[in-house]
Amino acid sequence: MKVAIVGATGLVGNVMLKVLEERNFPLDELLLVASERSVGKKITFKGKDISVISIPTAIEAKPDIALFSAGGSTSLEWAPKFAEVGTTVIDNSSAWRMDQTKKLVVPEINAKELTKTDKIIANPNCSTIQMVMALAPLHKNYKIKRIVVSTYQSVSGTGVKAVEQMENEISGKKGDMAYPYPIHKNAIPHCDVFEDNGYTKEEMKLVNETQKILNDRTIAVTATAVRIPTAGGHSESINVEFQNDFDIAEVRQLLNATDGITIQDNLETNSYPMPMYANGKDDVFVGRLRRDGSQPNTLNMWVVSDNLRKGAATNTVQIAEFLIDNALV
Ligand code: A2P
Ligand code: 11C
Repeated sequence: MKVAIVGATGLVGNVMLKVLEERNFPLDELLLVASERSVGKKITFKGKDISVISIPTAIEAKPDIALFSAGGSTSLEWAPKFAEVGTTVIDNSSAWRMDQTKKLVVPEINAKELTKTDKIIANPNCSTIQMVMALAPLHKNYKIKRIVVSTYQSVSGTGVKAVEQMENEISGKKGDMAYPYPIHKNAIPHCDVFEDNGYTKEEMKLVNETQKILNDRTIAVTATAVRIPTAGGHSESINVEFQNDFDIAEVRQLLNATDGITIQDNLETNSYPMPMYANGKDDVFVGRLRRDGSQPNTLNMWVVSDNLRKGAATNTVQIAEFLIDNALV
């Protein structure tokens, strides 16, 4: 396989490299691509230095697969050009997610829908991926009616500038601000930009992407997304109402049997998911499972995952693996 990483110098691109290496992804050639500013820069992969190239040079090389994490506008402009030369693009930006002609894929849930003709495949938003991972097996059994979700999101979701802002604030150094307010010792109820309806774009991703991935527009979702001073992963408090009643022991069994989910839920040993411990791991961690006593058929859960891993790089690489395993590229 000839694979390109577009955005190889970025936070997610960097984790993609790690994930490809760890999973021993079948690579004949790896093209590392970034903006003109970075062309010629060396990046080490499996002990070998690889020079960063530009997007047009990468297109000339006609890779089989391009993993994109270089922002929405880069993706809108260049993904179709890769597709034209026969490359299958897996895009981590929000550019194509709600396009009706593009599939929005979490491999454990809906990769089976992919075909050879899908040349641009969208990777969902990090906070959506971890939520649907925990909810898909329950939706199958009990049918979700409504989700109320509040997120506690890591600064790594915003990018390098935000990680630096937090580090500078902790060490007392002056520097650029990625957020309109300090993040250290704070919680900012503002992830991504505000929309006309008073919600943020991040909150609306949780609504729209969830319905698309679970293939059910009847699921009602309302979200509040909050940035908190953590670096390891995103956390979510999820309140989910089902049409049918459930049994907590069965919920645990269903989640336990799901690939990519780890249950951490033992109150006697203070076992519950936390971003500090999800950091660097590929799984989605689920805990604090309990019935909502205020209304029927409703469950509360706490879900944590490394937003750069399953929320971005790992999910993208898993889609690529699915395409290869099923001879779709
Ligand atoms: P570069 O480092 O050359 O700017 P992050 O989201 O962590 O900031 O990373 C964004 C990634 O997308 C980087 O690798 C960045 O490259 C890349 N990128 C940004 N704009 C472009 C562009 N116009 N063409 C190609 N790559 C781009
Ligand atoms: C965050 N979820 O944590 C965002 C980062 O739509 O792919 C990823 C934005 C996106 O702020």
